[in-house]
This record gives sequence, C-alpha cells and structure tokens, in this order.
Amino acid sequence: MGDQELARIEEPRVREILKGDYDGRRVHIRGWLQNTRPSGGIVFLHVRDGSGVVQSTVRKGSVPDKVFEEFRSAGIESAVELEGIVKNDPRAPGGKELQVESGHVPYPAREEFPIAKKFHGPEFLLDNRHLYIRSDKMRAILQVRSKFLSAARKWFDTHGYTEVQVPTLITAAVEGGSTLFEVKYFEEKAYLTQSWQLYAEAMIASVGPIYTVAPSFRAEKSRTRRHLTEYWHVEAEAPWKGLDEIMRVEEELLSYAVAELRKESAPELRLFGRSEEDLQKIKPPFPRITYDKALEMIDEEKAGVKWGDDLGYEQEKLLTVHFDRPFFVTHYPKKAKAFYHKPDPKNPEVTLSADLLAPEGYGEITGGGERIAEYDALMQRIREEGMDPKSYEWYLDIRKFGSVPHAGFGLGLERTVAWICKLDHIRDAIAFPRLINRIYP
Ligand code: NSS
Repeated sequence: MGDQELARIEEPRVREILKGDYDGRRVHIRGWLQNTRPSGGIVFLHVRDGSGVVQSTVRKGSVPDKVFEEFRSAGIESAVELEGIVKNDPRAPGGKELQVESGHVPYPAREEFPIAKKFHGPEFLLDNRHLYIRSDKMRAILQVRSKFLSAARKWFDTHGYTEVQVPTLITAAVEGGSTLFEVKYFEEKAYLTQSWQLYAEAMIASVGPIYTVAPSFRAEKSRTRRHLTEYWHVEAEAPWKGLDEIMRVEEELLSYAVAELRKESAPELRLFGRSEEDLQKIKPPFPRITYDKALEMIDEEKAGVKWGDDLGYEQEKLLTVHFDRPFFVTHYPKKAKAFYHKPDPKNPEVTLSADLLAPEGYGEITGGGERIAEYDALMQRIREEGMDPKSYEWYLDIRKFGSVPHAGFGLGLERTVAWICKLDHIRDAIAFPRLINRIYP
C-alpha cells in the first residue's frame, strides 16, 4: 500500500465509530485488546482506545495466515493496530463491528493479564491499580471526572472568575491541626495544605473573583467510604459576596456541570445506572435548611448528636433521605466550624456557613460560607480557638487594607464524582487513591 493511499484512511477514535454513521467505511484504529476470543476460523477482539471499545473480527482467509496467527495468539492487553471496514451489526456490543483486513500486534502482552473476568477482592484490585484503571468502570469514571472538571472551569471562566494557584507547602493550618500532614522543610517544619483558602482571601484583592483546582491533604485517621488523604479540591473565593451569594454560585456551578455531563457523558452515566431523571432535577435553587432544622429532622437523640456537634457521615446519611437533589445545610454552630467563619450578626453562636449535601446517602460535597472580614473579630476567634496569632500574621494583615465582605467554598471532586457515578467508595473516583493504609501504587 502506497503512502498516499494510507493517508486517505480515516483514523477515528472508537467513540466516533460507535456514535457515527461509519457503515461500510474503511478505518484504521489502534488500541489494547480488552478481550480476545478465538472461535474456529475467527478471532473476536474487543479493542479499547481510551474513548470506547469496538468489536473487531479477524477471519482466517481474509488476512494472511501469519497475521491471523498473530492475532489468534495475542494475549489480553496486547496493543494492536487494525485496518478494516466498519459494519453495522446489532449482535456486536455497541452495534458496530470492524471487519479486519490487515493489522498487526506491535506490542504483545508478555504475560497473562492478572485481572481476569472473575471476582477479585478490593485489595487485589487496589494493589493492581496501575492495571485496573484500564477497566470499563475506571475508564468511564475518569472520563466523567474530566468532563466535570472542564465544565466547572468553563462555568468559572464565563462568570468572571480567574484561575489562580497557591502553595501546597504551608506553615499554618486552615481546617484545624488534627488532620495536618507534617513535612520537613529543610530545617523548618511545614505542612501539606488542607485548602487554598487563606491564600485565596489574599488574592481576591489582587484579581477579584478566583478559583483553583488543586490537591488538598488531610491526615484522616478514619477509614471511611468518603475520606481520602489526598483529594482534589475545586475552590472559589469572591469579594463582595455573603452566604446567600456564594450558595448561588455553588448551585449554578453544579447544575451547569451536571447539564454538561448529560450532554457529554451519557454512555458513561448509563453504565453506572445514573438516570436522566435524577440529573434533570439538579437545577437551582437547591433546598436550604438550617443546622437547627437538620437536627430536628434527624431526631438528635436517635442520631447521636447534640447541638454544637458537627454533622458526621451517619447524621448526614439520615438527612439525605429527605431530599432527592443536593441541598444546603446552613448556619452551623461556631464550635463545629473552623475559626475563619463569620458569626451570624443575628445570632453569634452560629456562623454564616453552608455545606452542600448530595442525596442518596452521599452527604457533604462542599463546605464554605462568609469569612470574617474585620481584624479584631478575626483576632478574637483565633485566640478563642487557642491558635497562635503569630502563625496567622499575614492572614490578619489582609484585614488591615480594604478588607471587604467575602465568601468562598471548596468542592471535593471525588465526593462529587462518587455521587454522580453512584460509587460505593470514594477511592474509585480517583485513579490512584491515597488512603490511610495505602500509598502504593
Ligand atoms: O473542610 S471543608 O469542608 N472546607 C474547606 O476546606 C474550606 N476551606 C473550603 C473553602 O471554603 N475554600 O472541605 C471542603 C470539601 C468537603 O466538602 C469535601 O467535599 C472535601 O472538601 N473533603 C474531602 N474529600 C475527600 N477526602 C477528604 N478527606 C476530604 N475532606 C474534605
């Protein structure tokens, strides 16, 4: 085959073949053998290229014997290159089949793929995470995650927000000292950041409304289905906003991202059993209840909380049965929240704070609210919490120069993806999860 002829062959991604009208067209594809099944004079191949999986058939007699043999003996997760004609075929998964006319196996698997089509325990799959990410499930999750993030970025970019970055290595806690990872910074002690927030509050006076997408770290000692030690945080901060305004940002952002997913990720969402109906409900305004109302709804005694406690996973789960869409819990008590939350002028025992909870038992996916803007009030809260004002000198300093009302929030990307994809465990919302007992691979 001459170079000119080769240049004319289409090289679509598998997803395009599955979606488009390719019947009778000649294509060239490259990918990995997700499955292979020789059956007499035919080898059925399931070829994955990152965008989808297409069934391909190699027939003895249609290709040179040497090529047939190469495919017949290729193991799972060999990399292959194929050329052939696409045929609509209702029997094939996805309704399309590639009838192979030529091809080869440039990178054959050296060993039997350790992940077979049988039940494997979660620890085995986590040990083999570097290979398990090739599964349909993980591929779909990673695609949804990516689409969610690009939609979130698009929303911010078209609503006047500037994307900025702040340090990961820091010297003062944002969300309390108990979940800080300590690192040795030459001769000094430093930490991995829990949130961008303190720096964000400094940056709004430079560039106005801002957002970031960055890893946050929490030395969470508990093993739960919703805690990672390293997670990705979508955070926003804006001047001249209070609690109501920041909740509106959150519900607009999330509704937009979900609407984009409905357009862009329908096949993946179907795979997880996430229905159109569920997603259609996600539009503003989201229901809002106060912390006090939340305690009433879950029956404090049965739920094992008393006024002033933060709501844990168990209590949130009880609350979520009352809602079929995300909802805000607002006005948490001062002692349930970090020092920077602005006390409500109408009732200083509670704060102008809000968590957004996802339904179906998922619970908290964002936390945020209005910040203390006044120097003295902030100093007082730092002292009340027994924190060292010295460590927060620069943060206090911001309050000396045009300190305006401001608010912000942080959205846990993996918690959000876990909810959207109906996952049992947060670890599957990220390619290489970091958990209390796992930092490999
Ligand atoms: O602690 S938060 O509730 N709030 C903050 O960090 C604020 N400083 C954010 C801000 O206002 N800029 O965490 C925010 C979200 C929370 O709602 C979860 O969705 C997620 O971050 N989060 C986590 N995800 C996974 N694993 C862990 N351990 C985790 N901790 C918080």
